[in-house]
Amino acid sequence: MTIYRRTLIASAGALLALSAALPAIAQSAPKVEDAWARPTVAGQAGGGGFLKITSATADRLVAASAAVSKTVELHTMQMDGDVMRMRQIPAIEIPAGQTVELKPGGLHVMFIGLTQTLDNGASFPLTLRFEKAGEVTVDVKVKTTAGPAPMTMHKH
Ligand SMILES: [Cu+2]
Repeated sequence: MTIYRRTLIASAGALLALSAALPAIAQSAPKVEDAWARPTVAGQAGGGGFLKITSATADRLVAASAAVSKTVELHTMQMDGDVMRMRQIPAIEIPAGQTVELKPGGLHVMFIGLTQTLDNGASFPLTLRFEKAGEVTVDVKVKTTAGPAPMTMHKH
């Protein structure tokens, strides 16, 4: 009987520990899917990266970094008169439970100062830094797409 009771107490303790850990797990794991970038040619200074982010709790993407470029900026695209222009933004809001899509013609990460070409079929790690959840590293696939026309390079 004593042994049985001990087992019960141990199980209750394990359950408590598990339930205490659950909110932390939900908070710290935004789901990042379909990360990809367009291939670049030798000498090309920058390139765009695209992905989908879903977080159970509201968070903000505040920075990104990758070994393939000197810096990675967060960009949006906006109409400036008749011209679509890219603009650097300080953060990308990730509302709770909604998928935020970084895609051609909209929000994207920008690899600035590429130190290597992005070759079709290759992949490279990209580290995203979230305000609350911290860092999440994903693999970015380099591929061509039948989507909208490639974004034109821009001066910052
Ligand atoms: Cu850009």
